[in-house]
Amino acid sequence: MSLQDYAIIESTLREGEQFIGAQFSREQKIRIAEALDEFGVEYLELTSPLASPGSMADLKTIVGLNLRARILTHIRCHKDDAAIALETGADGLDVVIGTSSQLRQFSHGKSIDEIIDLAAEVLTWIREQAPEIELRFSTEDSFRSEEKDLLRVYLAVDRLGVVDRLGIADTVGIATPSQVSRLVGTLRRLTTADIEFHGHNDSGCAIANAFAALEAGATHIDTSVLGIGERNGITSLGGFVARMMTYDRETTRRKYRLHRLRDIEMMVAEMVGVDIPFNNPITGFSAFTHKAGIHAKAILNRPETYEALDPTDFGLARYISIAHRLTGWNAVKARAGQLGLNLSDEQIKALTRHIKALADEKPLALDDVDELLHTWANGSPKSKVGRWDNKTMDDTAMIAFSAPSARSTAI
Ligand code: HCA
Ligand code: CU
Repeated sequence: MSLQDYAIIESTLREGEQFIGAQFSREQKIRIAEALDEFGVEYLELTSPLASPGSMADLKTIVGLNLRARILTHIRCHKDDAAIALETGADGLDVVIGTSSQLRQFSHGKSIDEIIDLAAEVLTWIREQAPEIELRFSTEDSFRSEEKDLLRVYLAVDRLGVVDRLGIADTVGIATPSQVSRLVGTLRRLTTADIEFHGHNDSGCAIANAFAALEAGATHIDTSVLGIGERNGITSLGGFVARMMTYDRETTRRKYRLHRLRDIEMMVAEMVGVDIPFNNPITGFSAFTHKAGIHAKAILNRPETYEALDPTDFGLARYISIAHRLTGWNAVKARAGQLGLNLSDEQIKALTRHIKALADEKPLALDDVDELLHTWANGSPKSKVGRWDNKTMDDTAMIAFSAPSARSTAI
C-alpha cells in the first residue's frame, strides 16, 4: 500500500498550547504558523475560539494570513461552539466528543445514544451552514471506549454523509500499534470517510502508533513540534518525519522542507522553555554522532552502514567522537587528515593505543586528542620516549591534558 497521500495536521497551536510551558503570544503564534507552513504541513489546528477572547482573535489573525496550509479549529460537539467557530473563517472544524465510560461519567455525562443524536444534530447543522467547510468528527479516548460503542457512533456519523473525516484519539496514550492498526482497519472497511489519528505519548508509542495508523489506512496524522501537548504530549513532528523518511525518503523529501525542522524545533523549545531532548529523533545532539571505533570506521567508509537517516537531508552534519577508550585508529587517522597532519599508519595506531590508555584514566576532550595529534606529528614525543611502538601508559603524563567532558568533531 502506498503511504504517499497522507497529510499532517500540525497541532502545536492547539494540542501544543495545552503543554504546561506553552503560553503563546499572538506574535509567537504567527511565527509558528508561518514556519510550519513553510515546512509544508498540510493543516494547522488551532485552539477553539471559545477558549478565550484572545484565542478567537488569534485564530482570525492566522486565518487572515492566507497561508497555504488549511486552518482548522477544534471544538466540542456543541451547536453554539460550532456557530462561533464558523464565524472565524477557518477552513475546517474538528469536532470531538468523549466516548469512554470515564469521560461519559466524569466529563459530559451523556450515553452513547445521546452522543449519536447530538453528533447527528450538530454535524448536520454545520454542513447545512457551511457546505464547503472541512468537517471532522472524532471520539475522545477511543481506546478506552467499548468497541461496540465506538462502532455504533462512527457508523452512525459516517452514514450521515456530512463529515470528511473520522478521527480516533488515544487520549491517554495507552494504545499499542496493533490496537491502532485493528481499529483503523475496521473503520477503513466499514466507513467511507478519511481517517485521522491523534496519539498521546504516555507509554512511548505515539510515533509507532501514528505509523501503524497510516499502514492500516489512516489519511491524516496529528503532530506537534517536539510532541508538546497535555502531560508529555503527542506524536512529534520531527519523530514522525524521521519515521516516514526511513519508510519513503523521496516522498518525505518532496512533501516537506526538512532543512527547516531544526530551526522550528529550536524556536518552539525556546518559546515553551524546554531544551531539545538529547535523544530526539533527527535533532537530538547525539542523533548523528558515532562513537565506537568499529562504527566510526564503517561510517567513514560508507555512512549508511550505521545510519538509517542521512543528516544532510535535514541540513545537519555527521559527527565522529574519538576522544575515548572505544576509539579506533581509522577515526583518529581521519581526524589527522582533517587537521592536515602527516602521520604514518603505524604512528596513528600507536597514538590510538595511547588515547585508549589515557581515556581509561580520565575523561578526554577532542582538544586533548588534537593536541596529541599535533604533538606526535611534530615528533616531540618521539624524542622523549624513543620508539613509537614502545609507548607505555607512563608516557601519557607528558603529553595529556584533562578536560571536563568528551567532544565530537565533524568529519
Ligand atoms: C483532549 C482532546 C484531544 C482531542 C483529539 C482529537 C485528545 O483531551 O485535549 O480531537 O482528535 O487527546 O483526545 O486532544
Ligand atoms: Cu490530545
